[in-house]
Amino acid sequence: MGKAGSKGIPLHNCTLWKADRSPACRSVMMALDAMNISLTEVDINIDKYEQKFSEIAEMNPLKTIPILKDSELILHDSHAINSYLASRYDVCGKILPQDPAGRALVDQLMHYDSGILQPCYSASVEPILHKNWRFILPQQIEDTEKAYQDLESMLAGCVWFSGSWLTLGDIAIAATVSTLNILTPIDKERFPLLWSWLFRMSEQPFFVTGNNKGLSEFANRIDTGKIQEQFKKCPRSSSTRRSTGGKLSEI
Ligand SMILES: N[C@@H](CCC(=O)N[C@@H](CS)C(=O)NCC(=O)O)C(=O)O
Repeated sequence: MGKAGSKGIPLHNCTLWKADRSPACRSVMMALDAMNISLTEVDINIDKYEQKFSEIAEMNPLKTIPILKDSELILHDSHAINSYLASRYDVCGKILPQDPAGRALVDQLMHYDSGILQPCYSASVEPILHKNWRFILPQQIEDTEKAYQDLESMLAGCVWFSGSWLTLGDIAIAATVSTLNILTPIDKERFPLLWSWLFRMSEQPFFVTGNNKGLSEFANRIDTGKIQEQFKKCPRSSSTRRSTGGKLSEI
């Protein structure tokens, strides 16, 4: 796994458009850092709907981020982006196993993230972000806790979601669950395996460089309604972001 501060493999033709407070974008940033890959990163202000109205809008009919452009190829889903980057550029091949069985297990986790966890996140957060609500409806809490229960069962007997080593499945789930945890905190007594897994994830260098800054920005946005206005030195390379431990405060 990539070390914080290391330069990494540069992908000169690749650009990623992202926002740090978005869990889907943080999933890609963590995957980049875990694979020690560096590309051009451009910040998008989703509070100003730049993904809908700026020049990047025509790259994605869904008007969401992240968006990856690699020469002529454009991808606009974090799971597809991570699978593509891993299968094309990852030299270790562990984060996305190449054997069909191992690969299917990772796909299964990413589909769970896409089909269950991300909709839980969107349903909880949309009224807070766009209607200034200051609470989460009981139905959203119930749905999220049902997902926590699924994840708790999936972790029985496993260190990581796909078994004995960490994969893109863990990264996708970590991006969404660490964010859900701010909205509906994981109860350590009811979900001990999930709680411990998230703790183990939070100790990974790529989580520190790729997730922590955006997670605090998200928490701040939720608590105060404050919009992140300033994007420092953008575009920049992933290795520049990593060189400040993901904080970018020294740039
Ligand atoms: N399944 C997509 C979800 C992408 C997504 O919904 N991104 C959010 C940010 S987390 C977004 O762009 N929201 C802005 C909007 O929907 O207008 C992925 O994993 O990339």
